[in-house]
Amino acid sequence: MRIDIITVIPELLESPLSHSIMKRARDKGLLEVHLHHLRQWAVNEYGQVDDYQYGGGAGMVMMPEPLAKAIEALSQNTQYDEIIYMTPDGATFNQATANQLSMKQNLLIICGHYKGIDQRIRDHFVTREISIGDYVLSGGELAAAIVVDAIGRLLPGVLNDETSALFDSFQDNLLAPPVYTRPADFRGWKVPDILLSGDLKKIEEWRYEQAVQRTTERKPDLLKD
Ligand code: 6GU
Repeated sequence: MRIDIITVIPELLESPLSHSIMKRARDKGLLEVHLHHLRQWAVNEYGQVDDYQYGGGAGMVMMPEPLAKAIEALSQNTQYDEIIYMTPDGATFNQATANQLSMKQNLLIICGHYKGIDQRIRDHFVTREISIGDYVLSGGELAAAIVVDAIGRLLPGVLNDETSALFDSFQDNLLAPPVYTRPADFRGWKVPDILLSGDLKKIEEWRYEQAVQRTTERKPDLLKD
């Protein structure tokens, strides 16, 4: 999969996408991420990409021309399956969306800043708008990093058996069960006996019960569908 990201602060995306599982995905050639600085398409020599909003009001808006040029230039080389705009008024990101997007070939992600981007770009280029939750971030970059991470780890070959996504929280609309490692007794706090029993069938049943109980307590909405 190839993901292109248009941003005014590429630095915010570099580190989150260069370590751990994202690094492995990229090193293995399973995920290609390309960051593009919007200023390359600025309207003048000062690197301007934003301007005051029509109708008045505080805060700058990202101008249509740099974004349109960026999208068109990148689209010359790549046929995008989706052009995604990261925005707090988008559809809330979840595992189902991550699963869907992980099956695409090429994604273009636009990170907004200031008061957001000119509506005409949303109307004429953007195919999907994503929020990561009901709170406001300074820009779309951190949200984009989260979306790319959630998608990237689902690509076939990125995770091995040990890290398999099959047993993640949400993957079957259940939260993950509790997990324990050594020692079996830490400060008198014991690991549940069943996990030490060696009875794989019983352990599987226990984990499933725990997952259902956790989901019922913490995220009952997941059980509805
Ligand atoms: Cl995608 N962008 C911004 N700026 N804030 C957010 C968000 C995105 N998702 C939640 N809050």
